[in-house]
Amino acid sequence: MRDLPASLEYRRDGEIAIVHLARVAKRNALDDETVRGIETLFRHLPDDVRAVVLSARGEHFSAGLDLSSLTATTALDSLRRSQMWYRAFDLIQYGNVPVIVALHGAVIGGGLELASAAHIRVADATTYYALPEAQRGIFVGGGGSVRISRIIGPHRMMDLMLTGRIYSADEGQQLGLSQYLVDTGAAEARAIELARKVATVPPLSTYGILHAVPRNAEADPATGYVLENLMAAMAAGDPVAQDRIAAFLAGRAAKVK
Ligand code: 1HE
Repeated sequence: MRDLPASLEYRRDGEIAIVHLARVAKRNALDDETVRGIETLFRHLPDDVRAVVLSARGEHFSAGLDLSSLTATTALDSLRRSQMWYRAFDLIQYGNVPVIVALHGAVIGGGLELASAAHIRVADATTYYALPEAQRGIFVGGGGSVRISRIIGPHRMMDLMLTGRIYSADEGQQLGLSQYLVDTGAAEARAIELARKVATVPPLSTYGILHAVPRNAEADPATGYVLENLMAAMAAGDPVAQDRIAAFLAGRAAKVK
């Protein structure tokens, strides 16, 4: 893909795109160039990409915001920067392609905000999570107070921010920060394995999962039923669904065992 910074690596493996944060010397701290690159990448994902794996080079997934971007910054600079992060991470969360993130080492601050925008998080045993923003005298600015608080609950997020507490990989798994916890060094391989499976879900079902599920979790139930109803009707009427259901009824599709 064109116009990506050196801090982002992109490659294709069939229907899957594999992206690496690659700013190892700075522990994958997210500078403006990298976040702009994430925005470019997800805005211009080729139509035939059916799943994305987001992983990272080096010992740590990400040390969060590159703190050097905050020296001599104004409130307006920070406001604009956050808007860029929102655009980039919204493209991840509300695109048409499931994103599976592979975590290891530090998943800190903006790194956790980035991971929270993905649909599936796979952590290895070295992973740890922290939100040290307030210890540095700043605040989350990559959508964390919206996304992370919905995953772990606002009170846990307040504790992380107020006390500088660190969650281990095990704690993160119990709290839903990861959906999969694997051995040290195994997160990326598991994420790729999952991406291959995810890539087989037809586009209409994927659309419902990525767009209707998170919105219905926040909608009033009556509105949620209408959205679900429309989504279910659209998916069921799709020829792909008709073929797959016929295949099961004819004994030609896998059982759920
Ligand atoms: C950085 C950053 C960074 C490393 N911004 N330069 N995030 C934090 O408060 C976390 C800060 N980082 C750390 O606590 C540690 O670096 C790590 C635990 C992640 C890794 O430790 P270590 O010993 O492997 O590496 P290091 O020696 O600390 O760092 C290597 C280099 O990366 C060093 O630069 P060098 O030029 O001296 O080699 C570090 O300065 C640099 N580095 N992390 C800038 N974050 C949208 S709002 C979100 C707000 C936030 O994310 S706040 C959380 C910020």
